[in-house]
Amino acid sequence: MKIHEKIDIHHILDNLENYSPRRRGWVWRDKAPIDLGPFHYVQASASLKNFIPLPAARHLGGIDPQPDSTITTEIASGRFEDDIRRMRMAAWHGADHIMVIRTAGQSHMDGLLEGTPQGIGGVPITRKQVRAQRKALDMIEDEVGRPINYHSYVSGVAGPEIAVMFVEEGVNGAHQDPQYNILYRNINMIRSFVDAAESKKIMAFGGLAQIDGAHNANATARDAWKVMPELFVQHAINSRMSERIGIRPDLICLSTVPPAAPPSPDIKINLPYAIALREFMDRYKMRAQMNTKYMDSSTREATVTHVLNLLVSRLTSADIQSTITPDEGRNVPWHVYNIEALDTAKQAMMGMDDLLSMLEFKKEGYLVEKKRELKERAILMMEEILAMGGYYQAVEEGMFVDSGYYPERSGDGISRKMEGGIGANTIIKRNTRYMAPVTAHYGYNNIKQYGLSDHDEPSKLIKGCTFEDRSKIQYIDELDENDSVNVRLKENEIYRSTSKLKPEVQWLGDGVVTLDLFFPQREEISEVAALEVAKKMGLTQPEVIHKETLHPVEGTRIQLKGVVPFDIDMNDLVIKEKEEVLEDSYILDYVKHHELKVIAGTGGSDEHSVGMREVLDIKHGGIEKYGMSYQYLGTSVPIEKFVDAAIETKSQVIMISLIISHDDVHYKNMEKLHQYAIEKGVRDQLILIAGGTQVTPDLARKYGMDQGFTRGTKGKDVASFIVKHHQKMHER
Ligand code: Z98
Repeated sequence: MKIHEKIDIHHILDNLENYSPRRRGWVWRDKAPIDLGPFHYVQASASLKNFIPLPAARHLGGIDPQPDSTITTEIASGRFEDDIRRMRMAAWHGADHIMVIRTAGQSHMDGLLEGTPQGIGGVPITRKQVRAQRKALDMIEDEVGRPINYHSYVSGVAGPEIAVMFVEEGVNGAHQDPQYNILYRNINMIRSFVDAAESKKIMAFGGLAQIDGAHNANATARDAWKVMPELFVQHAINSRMSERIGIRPDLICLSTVPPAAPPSPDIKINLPYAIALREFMDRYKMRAQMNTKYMDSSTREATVTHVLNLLVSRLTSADIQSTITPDEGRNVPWHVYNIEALDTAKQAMMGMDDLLSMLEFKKEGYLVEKKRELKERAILMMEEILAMGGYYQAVEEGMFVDSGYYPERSGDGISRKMEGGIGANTIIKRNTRYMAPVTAHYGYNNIKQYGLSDHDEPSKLIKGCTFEDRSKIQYIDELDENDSVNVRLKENEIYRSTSKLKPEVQWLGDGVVTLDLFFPQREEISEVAALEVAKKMGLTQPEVIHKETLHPVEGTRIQLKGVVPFDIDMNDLVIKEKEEVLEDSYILDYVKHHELKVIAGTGGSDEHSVGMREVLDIKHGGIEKYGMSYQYLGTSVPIEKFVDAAIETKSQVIMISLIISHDDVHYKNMEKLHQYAIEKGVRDQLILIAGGTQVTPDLARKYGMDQGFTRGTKGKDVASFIVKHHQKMHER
């Protein structure tokens, strides 16, 4: 894959039936202190080969420090082919854990899906989609120079089948927790634990990292902070089971989400909980995620909560930092929000680098007492569950997701019957002669009857199963010719292979745009008015995605989405070549060794000065910052005076600001300046620069300037031009 070329979905799909993933198993980031630019980072990892740094990095030499924890992004558009482009963008912003949400309802399907149907709120997890995405990620990880973990879900009634497929296809991590099936998907409890045993054994063989489902309790509970004791119990049940089946403790990741969010006293609730959990279960890793319960449609609010969560993550050294997208509360994640969340995590984590070397937790008082209280409540709950006869009885009694703060009970917990739920009565005892010739099979498997010993993998009997011999994998390309990637690619091919372009939020050519509006009215009026504005602007399918009262009658903010009913043709666009700007350090060094003096002012009968000061003064990052000295002549300066002053002060550069453009007076003045410099015999010794809001660089050059600068110009742009041009003059 070439950096300046788009990822080609046709290439990914080509010969996919023969693609083998490069590796199995999870890879943690390398963790080591690193020196980058002028800084030393402690909780860090190596920089990427290709990356997009944070915006402020432009003042810091473009560095892109990476935190030591794995960073997750969750993708859920329903079209795997569009998600692949997002994965590439996410990797450049620092994601090395790509979690693919599956389509609604897949956890209730008792078997594998095939082909590439479109999903709702996620993609149907099929072998073809998984293989295509792993293939793309193999290319992307070469591009960024870091392994990328690919992840989806193994819970649900088809857990073991999915686990096998994941190991075959090089998936590196998965959620697996039988309690999730039981409590949130009403899947029979006995079936769920039997399936979990098989799934975990397979995941252990494949070296997948496992994330559990405890966090769903405080995303579901009425008062999320009250289920804290239960979260310990859920984590304990799943991780102990996993470890006994063979998953390495360093691949058992507890899914921890902060139980509270502002306006509650966030840190006071979330920090003791997080520390207690890590102390209690220190053999395992922590996957920190936001609590979706508190996410509404305000991306601003979600981002602030995310940053507070990141503080807790930094204080408790989370191993995987998930990034729920700030638009989670209003639509399935869009491209930009995945990237925003990744940048938020990177920015906050590196901003809080090495925090713990400056702080110490108090050894007495609130934090210690709260931690102890939580642990005691959790142990009490576990003891009561044991006294009841075990987990199944406890679930029947509604012990989980009760809105009381254990040992208080409200009697509103989720209750499931041992004989009930999806997949009830599907578990039968294995026959004494039962034998399955497969690798990583859990439980009784009478291989001795065929002469194998306990240490042999049963698959030896058939010279290897699909884990050892990929040619035994049954690859099904498509099952539904009307609902497949081929149909979708054909429909939007014009946006792939012609000059047609449309704005997009998640699918190529979806045409979706957002509008941000303020009305000096109450909410009800503003909402309807916004839809009317969208209609008048020609947007189709307008929908309000966020509203916020600024005052009951004085004003409302509305955010709205809609679809543009037209294409842009890239051939009709006039694209200006971007002038390459020199590095700060280069400009500074050059100016140190070459005297560069500037005569500046607003020319003719023009009284504007603000723009000019922006590119001159050190305060605003003007040329002065780079060591260039300037003499400011003021406003309404006669054109001749610029040249005379330059001669007198032996300056090399004239910067003339020309804002008024009536009757093209700005261009006329440029020409006058140029001609006067010729008349005085100094034109070839001077760099003439004109700037102003109505200045077109091409026209400025036509009227005798060496360069013109317009709206949005920064001191650095001008300084860079001066250095480059000065260099050229001296080469001549
Ligand atoms: C997360 N953003 O945790 P369905 N198994 C477990 C889960 O927690 C989940 C699923 C399966 C969140 C996403 N978690 C919520 C333990 C989902 C998903 O039934 O296909 O939705 O399974 O990453």
